Amino acid sequence: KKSIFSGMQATGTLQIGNYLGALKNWVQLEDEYECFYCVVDMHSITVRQDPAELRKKARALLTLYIAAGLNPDKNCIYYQSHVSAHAELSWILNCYTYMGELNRMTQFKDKAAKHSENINAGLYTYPVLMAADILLFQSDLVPVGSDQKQHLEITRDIAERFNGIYGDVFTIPEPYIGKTGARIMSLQEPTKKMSKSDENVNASIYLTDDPDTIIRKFKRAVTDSDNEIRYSREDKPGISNLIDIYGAATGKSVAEIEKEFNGIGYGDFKLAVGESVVSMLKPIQDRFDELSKDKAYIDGIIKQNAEKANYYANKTLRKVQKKVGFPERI
Ligand code: AQP
Repeated sequence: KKSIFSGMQATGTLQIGNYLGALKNWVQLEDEYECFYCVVDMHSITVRQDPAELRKKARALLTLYIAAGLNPDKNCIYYQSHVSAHAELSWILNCYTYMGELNRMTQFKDKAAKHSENINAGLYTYPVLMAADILLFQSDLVPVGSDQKQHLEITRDIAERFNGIYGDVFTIPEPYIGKTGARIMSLQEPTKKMSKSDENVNASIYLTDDPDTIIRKFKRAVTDSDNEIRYSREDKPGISNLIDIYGAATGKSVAEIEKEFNGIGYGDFKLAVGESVVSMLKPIQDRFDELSKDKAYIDGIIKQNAEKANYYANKTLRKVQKKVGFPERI
């Protein structure tokens, strides 16, 4: 069976971009692949976090994976910090990654600009830890949103470099970017991607937002001053983003949506988009509330899946340690 790895940071409550760009696609892959889905709490501390909050968010995120439809018997759902091989492989790969490569990473530049008070080495080597995450599981496919494409490319470069020196150690992973929802934009600044850590709460629709909040946020979404529901990312980024969201929530194509809303005003369109998102999220929210009450069930998943992830990850790590010349364990 081919393998899949992906993960999300526990840096906030998931927003619909995370769901439509990544999580929703994950759910469709569980029968065909051996899947590993991680809550990347080690990546999360590249930005300062309140410890109690981080713990809470990490648990909520893991629960949300299941609520969104991932079957924990078929998918290995675990915390990155419970599998120390992530850190160990990351160190080794640091020694096979050039600073010049890391300097080109746009996410680092964006995050460094946003967190200028704390440009730490972890933020800089973030892509190396991500490469370790992916390569540990010999992943064939990595389902992510299109914003992660550059990180996938550096992962492939590092893996190819390593294989070039030591032989076929790592599987070279391919990105898997879904057709719809690959890049959902902020509702307030539609030229910027939607982010779970955006300070403006009106910019993102969180998976836990109640129906009134969702409708209100869509009503306030920034659009443009003409009144045509037409798709053009360049001229009409706000409306195009709403068309993308509506399309992802309903399965309708851009052409169908343009036809459906021909001659209809922005207000009514925004309401329709809001309602489609409310219906999309309702079953996930109900399941999330149910699961959150079942502590023993979630604890069991955390324990069992960490064991499974450790088993697979350590297999790769031992191979790599041997290749680079670390002494054998006696
Ligand atoms: N706006 C988006 N549209 C489509 N996909 C998106 N993803 C993130 N934002 C969008 C995808 O969601 C996954 C989560 O990745 P992450 O948690 O590691 O961090 P991120 O990409 O940095 O996501 P955020 O929401 O923007 O988090 P913060 O605010 O903490 O930086 C990835 O697969 C990503 O592609």
